[in-house]
Amino acid sequence: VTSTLDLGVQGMTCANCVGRVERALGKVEGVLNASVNLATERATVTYLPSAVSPGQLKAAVRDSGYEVLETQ
Ligand code: 9UX
Repeated sequence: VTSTLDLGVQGMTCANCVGRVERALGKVEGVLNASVNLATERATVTYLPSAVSPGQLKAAVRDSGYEVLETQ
């Protein structure tokens, strides 16, 4: 079973920021894919809910230096 989380991410100003957030999410155990869109300021994360929680994913974004705006 997989889930998808869509997060607003604030504070990304260049393409390298996108890479930072994607790597931060991608290294979390249970994350299958993380795709960040600079233009829309959104991150889409596919993950195993048995291994990681939405709160942990949001924390990973914050720990990488960016702000989480909203959760869907
Ligand atoms: Mo670009 Mo983002 O130099 O934190 S990596 S602004």
